[in-house]
Amino acid sequence: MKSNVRKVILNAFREANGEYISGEKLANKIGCSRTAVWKHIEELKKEGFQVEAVRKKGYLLIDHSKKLSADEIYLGLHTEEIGRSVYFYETVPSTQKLAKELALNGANHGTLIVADEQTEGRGRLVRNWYSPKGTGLWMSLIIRPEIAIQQAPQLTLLTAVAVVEAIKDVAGIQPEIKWPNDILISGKKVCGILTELQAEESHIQSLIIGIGINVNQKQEDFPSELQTIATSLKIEADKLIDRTKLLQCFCYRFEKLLNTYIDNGFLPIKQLWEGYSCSIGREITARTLNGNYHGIALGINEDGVLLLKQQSGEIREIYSADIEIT
Ligand code: BT5
Repeated sequence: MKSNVRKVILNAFREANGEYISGEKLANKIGCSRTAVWKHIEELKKEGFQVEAVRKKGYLLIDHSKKLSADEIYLGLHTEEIGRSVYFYETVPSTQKLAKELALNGANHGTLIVADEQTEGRGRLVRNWYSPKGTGLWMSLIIRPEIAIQQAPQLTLLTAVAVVEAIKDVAGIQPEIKWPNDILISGKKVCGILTELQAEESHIQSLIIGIGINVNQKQEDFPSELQTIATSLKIEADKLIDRTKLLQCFCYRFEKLLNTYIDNGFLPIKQLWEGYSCSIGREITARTLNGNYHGIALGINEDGVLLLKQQSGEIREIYSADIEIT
């Protein structure tokens, strides 16, 4: 089925909101015959959409598989731009790599690349990101904000706030943020964020935001090196979490925050971020490529840079580091 026809049908089911929609109405929307509509519906059924067909009433979407797929994601998406164009893969080396290629080829602002499994998932500094099949959300979002290059770290912080809010909405637990890109629950990492940018001179062409969320893993599913440092939403909330819903909720939260950011600047995002942060006011060690620095984390500045007050009283700006709370 052509993807635009599918979108028309899914949109019609969204609008019908649990009511029957007539075959004639669908045929008019698509611009095809009622027999062709029936064929399209049969294809959707094969993919796990349960559609009831009743004479004189039309079609009713009773249930759907909730398996992660582009159609499932689209069906419950309440955004204008974020995730409206979505690519889904069963398995890929890394969604980040794919997103970069798509962005170079002109992919729209808001394009989302999602995979059920990554075989070469990456963290920062070419570290590995463990992304097993069927249990997590592994995705990369392409955005094209009109901002200066030095503002890019603000978008990592904005993304972290969106992830926290989506987890709160869907799993009912409140994680904490460890600067700059870790989302923790009970001190263990449940999500990592990797922001990369494509720029020409001082102009950002696209930001590629990679997000990995451990959703339904059991503790024993993690490899031994992650046993003591990683957790999943299922472990913490003690229930299976619907990955599609979490993803849709993330897109919604992200779009709202991005609109706030564009209209009102970074300050409201900074305030939300500080409210969720677990490192502010704490004694930390920042491990950077230029050495380790120890002190009190005072907060973040207007660019999202971490301010560290060292024992000497000197305040050091930390642009990129791994943070250890001591
Ligand atoms: C990150 O790096 O936390 C960024 C992770 C971004 C992953 C997403 S998934 C979709 C997109 N496609 C990709 O290929 N990547 C992005 P960093 O701060 O460098 O943390 C990496 C470290 O986290 C590793 O060295 C491990 O110690 C740990 N780690 C690896 N896999 C993990 C997992 N599933 N859960 C928790 N911790 C993990």
